Amino acid sequence: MRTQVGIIGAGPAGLLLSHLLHLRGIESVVLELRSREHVERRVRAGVLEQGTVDTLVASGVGDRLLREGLVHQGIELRYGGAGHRIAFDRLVPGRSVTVYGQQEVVKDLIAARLAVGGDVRFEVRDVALHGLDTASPSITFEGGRLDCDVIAGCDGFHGVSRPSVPAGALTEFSRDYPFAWLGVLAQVKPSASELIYARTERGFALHSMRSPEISRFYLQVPAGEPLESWPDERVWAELKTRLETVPGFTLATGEILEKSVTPMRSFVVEPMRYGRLFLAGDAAHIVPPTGAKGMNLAVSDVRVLTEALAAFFGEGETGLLDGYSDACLRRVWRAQHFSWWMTTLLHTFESDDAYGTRLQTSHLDYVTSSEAAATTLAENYVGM
Ligand code: RFL
Ligand code: PHB
Repeated sequence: MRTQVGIIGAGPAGLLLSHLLHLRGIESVVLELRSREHVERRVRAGVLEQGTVDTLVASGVGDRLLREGLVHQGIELRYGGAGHRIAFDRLVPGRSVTVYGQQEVVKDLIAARLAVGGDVRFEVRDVALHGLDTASPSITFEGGRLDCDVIAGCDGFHGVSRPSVPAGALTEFSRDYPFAWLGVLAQVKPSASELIYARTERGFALHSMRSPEISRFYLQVPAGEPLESWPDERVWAELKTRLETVPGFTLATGEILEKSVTPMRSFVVEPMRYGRLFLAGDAAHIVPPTGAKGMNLAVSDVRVLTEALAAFFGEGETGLLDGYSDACLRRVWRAQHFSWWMTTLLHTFESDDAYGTRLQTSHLDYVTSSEAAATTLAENYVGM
């Protein structure tokens, strides 16, 4: 088999790249390890920046997103017995975020690819990359081989693309956190109209949502926490303890539909390219989810890569491809800093003494009382 761009991974990055390339008349084949059902059911991100929404809508995959997505004009920071609204509508007028599940974006993109006969293959095992430093790289997999001009590594943090690059060619930057997030999807009407980011002495909690009937919650738990330690009753009790901290707020409970534990990590690889291999999304960088940036960065990488590939296949122009990594890394590092900052602002760190806790409170007081500090949070949250 032969194609122009071999794409590894059918997450938001790989699928959107395939879709945008198709709109530019560039052929691709997407090779995904897991089944279609698996990728469409994988519950993950939920907050889309305006730029992400604009990209999806402009490329024709935003109809359901515009119908079902929930536009949010602010978030609440809850700590010390009070809630404080960060009002995007006032601080960064005209900019907002949209709450719409990542797996819904993935469903919409798969449907769009298949509707025009796009080649997206699921359950493809043993993917291996070859000839990355030549002009004709290839991908082999169980039962096949794909020759291409360019390979896009969109296979997430645990994929094969990044490890296929020879040792020493890439530099890694990373930070691990001593905690994880227990994520919960529940059949219950959200107890608030906006997201609540809560800092308590027992750890961080987040109240998010997916629809008027479905709520999404996260609890800070120790790193490596087994899911078995969190039966449903314990989840609800802990969410109530961490969220019912302001007068008049009661958390509605319901059936828990899904539960998982996610480690928290910051990671960047530089450059995001080796020869004819271009890394995009989580394959190149991950952030702790506190800033809601991961999927938005994946979309932004893919936007940059599409322009570069269009210039390459259209005019034989390599300048944009050569500038791909630097163009992405500027935004990536801004999101790295913001995500680390939100994480340190809101989580409890075992290493923190009373001094550290006081500093964190002072930091929160500053962000919730200074217009300048609140604007910094708001403009980063809605997307730079
Ligand atoms: P993905 O989604 O991980 O997709 C990679 C795909 O590659 C496949 N794959 C392979 N295919 C073939 N061969 C192999 N050897 C392969 N190895 C892997 C995988 O099966 C998968 O289908 O990466 P992509 O496309 O770069 O997308 C990135 C996003 O998924 C990620 O950044 C976000 O989910 C992060 N994130 C959030 N981002 C936001 O923008 N806003 C949020 O509110 C937000 N919340 C979150 C999050 C991530 C979370 N978790 C679970 C990590 C909340 C959580 C809890
Ligand atoms: C989510 O709804 O999944 C979500 C919301 C905000 C975050 C992270 C995840 O910061």
